Amino acid sequence: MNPTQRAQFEANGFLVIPDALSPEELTRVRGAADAAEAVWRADETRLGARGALLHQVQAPIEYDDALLELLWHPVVFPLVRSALGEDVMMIDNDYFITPPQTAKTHADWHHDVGLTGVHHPLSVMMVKVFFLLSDVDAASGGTAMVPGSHKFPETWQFPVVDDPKQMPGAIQMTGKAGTAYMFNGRVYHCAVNNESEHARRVLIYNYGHFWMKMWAGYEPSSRLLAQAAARNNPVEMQLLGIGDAYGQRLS
Ligand SMILES: O=C(O)CCC(=O)C(=O)O
Repeated sequence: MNPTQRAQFEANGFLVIPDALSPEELTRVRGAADAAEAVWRADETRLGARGALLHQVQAPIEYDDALLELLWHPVVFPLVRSALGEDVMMIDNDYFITPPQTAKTHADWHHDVGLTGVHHPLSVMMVKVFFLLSDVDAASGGTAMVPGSHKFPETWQFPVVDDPKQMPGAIQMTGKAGTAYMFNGRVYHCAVNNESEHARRVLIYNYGHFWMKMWAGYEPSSRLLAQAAARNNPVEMQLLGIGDAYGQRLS
């Protein structure tokens, strides 16, 4: 993380990475995401949400290596590693499709993490990365955040708002497809309603520390674990949870 990125991440709790995906990468990743979506739609036993507010292809890393390899993307992952430290591990991953003109948000205001015994204003417990696969403007149902809210006192009471956009101080994450943004999981955030005519498409990769548990339903399959072990790539193995519970670190 360069000094400007570090200052932004520390102050705001988030960082935007414009053009994180090259045009070629975006084409490949979009193709893989489309194929994953088609498989998921055709088989209702596949994990994920199929509601009016959100279509969630759970664990897209299981569908295609192009989606798996985004976990250690050469531009974005070094920033995550720098923010979280050498014991970084994947916690969950999703492909979210927010249908057009949703009546309300699929994710109201919240923090991702609130661990007992952790002083959150001084800690980075989780970092979540979003890769935009569609252009997102203020009407597209994108993420909104309260900048700096990862440092707010733990007892802070945010106002309750009827429409997510009414949260005082909130800003919206907008950008072209191929943009990525990452944020400290303690940042107060939500998705706004998708008022547009278009579905919003994002890939989400959430990271924590190696000693933390992955969310249930996101533990890598034995196929992915065997593939990682065969490739013997230390980053891939650690991100997928292969290693000693305590003391595991990248060098
Ligand atoms: O869909 C979004 O933009 C926000 C999702 C969210 O709140 C989350 O992943 O924690």
